[in-house]
Amino acid sequence: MSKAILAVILAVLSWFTAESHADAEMAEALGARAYDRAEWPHWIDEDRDGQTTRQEVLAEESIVAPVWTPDERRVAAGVWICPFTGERVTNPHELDIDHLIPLAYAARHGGESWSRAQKRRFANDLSHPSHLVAVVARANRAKGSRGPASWMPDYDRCGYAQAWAFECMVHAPEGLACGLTDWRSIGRALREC
Ligand SMILES: [Ca+2]
Repeated sequence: MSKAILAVILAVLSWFTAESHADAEMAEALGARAYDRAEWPHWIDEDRDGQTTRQEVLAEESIVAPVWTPDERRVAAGVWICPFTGERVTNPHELDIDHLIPLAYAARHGGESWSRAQKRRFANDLSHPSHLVAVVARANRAKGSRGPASWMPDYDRCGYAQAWAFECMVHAPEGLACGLTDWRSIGRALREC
């Protein structure tokens, strides 16, 4: 990331953390309602090509052309570099598809009031590559539904913080308000880039 872009993100961040304090705290308070995973249908086949969102992400993020099963519905092999650990993976069964902003986190920070269609769109959004990431299952499970204030990967924190900053800003107009403590952690990580 260029220094100019980083400076813009940091400027927006300092404005955002100041201005959105009340909103974010309110979102935290409103988000006390239980998160219901069934309300957020994921790994659907939006474009009806026979490949679920999971398979589409695996294919998109493999750094070599993926090998498909004969029915072309599932990725059988590829090469992935886990953005959370730096590990090289060739077996897709070792990978989870992580919602960078976890669904339960989104629910707690404004998403709970979305319609089912909005939740479904968020859960399967392929429009920018930082939204859904193929990561080793262990890393995804360690992260759980935590934001950057309580969990960040040991590997490439800078990239992780940049991705969170981007995702929080992109989804803010939809009513997602990332938590203030998370924004602070993102800011700290970005300053070390
Ligand atoms: Ca599809």
